[in-house]
Amino acid sequence: MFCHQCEQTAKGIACTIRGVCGKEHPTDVLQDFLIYTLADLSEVLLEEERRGLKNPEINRLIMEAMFSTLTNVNFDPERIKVYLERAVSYFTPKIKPFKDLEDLVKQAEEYEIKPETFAGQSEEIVSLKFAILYALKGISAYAYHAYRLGEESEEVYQTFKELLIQVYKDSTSDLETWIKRTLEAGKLNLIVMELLDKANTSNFGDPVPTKVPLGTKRGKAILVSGHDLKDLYELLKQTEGKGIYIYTHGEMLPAHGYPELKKFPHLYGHYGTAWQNQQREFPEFPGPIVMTTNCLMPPKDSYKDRLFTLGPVGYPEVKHISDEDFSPVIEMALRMEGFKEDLPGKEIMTGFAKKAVLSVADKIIEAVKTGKIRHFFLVGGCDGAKPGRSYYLEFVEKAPKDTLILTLACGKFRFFDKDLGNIEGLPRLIDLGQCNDAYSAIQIALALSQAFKVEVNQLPLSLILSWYEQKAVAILLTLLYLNIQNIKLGPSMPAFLNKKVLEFISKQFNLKPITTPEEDLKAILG
Ligand code: SF4
Ligand code: SF3
Repeated sequence: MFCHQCEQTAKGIACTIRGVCGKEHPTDVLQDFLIYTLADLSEVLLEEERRGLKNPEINRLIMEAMFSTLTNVNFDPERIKVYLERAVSYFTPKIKPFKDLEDLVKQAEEYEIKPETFAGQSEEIVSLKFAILYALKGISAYAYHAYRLGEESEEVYQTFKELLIQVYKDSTSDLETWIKRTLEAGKLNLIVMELLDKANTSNFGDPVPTKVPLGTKRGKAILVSGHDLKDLYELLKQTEGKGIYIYTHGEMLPAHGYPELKKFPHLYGHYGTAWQNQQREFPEFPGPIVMTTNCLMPPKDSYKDRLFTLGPVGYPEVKHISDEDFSPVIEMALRMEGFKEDLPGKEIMTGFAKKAVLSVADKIIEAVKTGKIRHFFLVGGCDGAKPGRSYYLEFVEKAPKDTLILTLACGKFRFFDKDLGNIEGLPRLIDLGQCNDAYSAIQIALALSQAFKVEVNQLPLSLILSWYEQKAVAILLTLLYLNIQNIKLGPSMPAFLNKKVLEFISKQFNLKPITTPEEDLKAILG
């Protein structure tokens, strides 16, 4: 196998024997063969669409299937095989997948995506091709959430397919063209994040600042993780009046801020921290656990039989929910005892998406003008297991009291329960939401730049980002597309970007790796 799509890739180069994430060779090669087939299918679809035919269902399948190849989503070769079979049911592929799983894995090995796949092309171009491919995986995830809530766009699907085909079939040796395409993937992600923002807010309302208990309540319980708000909504509806409390986990935390979700009184609180702690935190949870999306880790036996996957997520021998029918989860929750007693805990705040922040824009602007707020930091992105990630907690703790910390995605679990105080009644720690709520962060930055009549890059705002999987790759490309300068990125640089590409990004956008909190704070604040 060969995979270097995420930050924890083996030796900072690539996973070649077994994924550090737990992904095995069969799943890895099948996922690559699936993407190869989707590129093939995309060509056929684009041709049909040029003739006026529409293929909404197949476009959606492409999004879901691509999403299943993202880090920590699907570890089950059987499920990847089903996506392949569904894809080839729509066209006559150049390479027909074998029916037997073992034969199929052997066949898939030939279509593995590795640098040699693009032999004859410069290292820089190969590097950018991987960046585009990985960003497409992130984009497919957001497009999947958006279409499930009724928001999709034919142009998005078209550009997506064009980029996918270009990665595989276009050997243009002009570096400029590939830089343009890489930034185009960033633009595409911006459009998709906007679609998803519309999907989430039109269905569930604009988030409002909301207190979320971190303690637990006596009674039966279900834990929901991942990013998909629609899945959570369906579960809340199906558990109404059943005497079960629903707890969020990981990236589901911001769900508490959405009016149409928080109106369910049994959406109780938040349990646990970021994804990499699930093998420690899940065994203690006395109820079924639902993974709507990433990040799933190989489950321990102590909770494997209480785990359920949904949509693109999968793990061998773990029960999978289809057709939004949560009855097996509910039945299990009712059979189990749940929490035996109330365990009071801290309360934290979420729900500061763009509307909530912009509703106090006057206050923020005034505080900047009077020097009460010296600087804004967006400290956000993915969490992960590496020790170097303690940088982000230290950074937030060491940031001076006259600075405001905006955060998003699961990286915030390093500091989400810290009391950082407030400035003129504004909390110093502002949770904008999930990773896709980077869209909110961008809107806030644009609004501030208009208010202060300066370019975004001249605002007293610095982005301190942490990345792990491919949604973060897509968001990073969006920020570069928007020409956001001076980003600090960690805990390490993507292995798929070669030295020259990194030099180019550093020169063009002044993007730098994180160093130490002290050094970076000094460099930013002087
Ligand atoms: Fe390795 Fe990351 Fe790929 Fe898993 S997703 S195989 S850890 S590079
Ligand atoms: Fe986290 Fe997996 Fe990236 Fe949506 S849940 S941010 S890592």
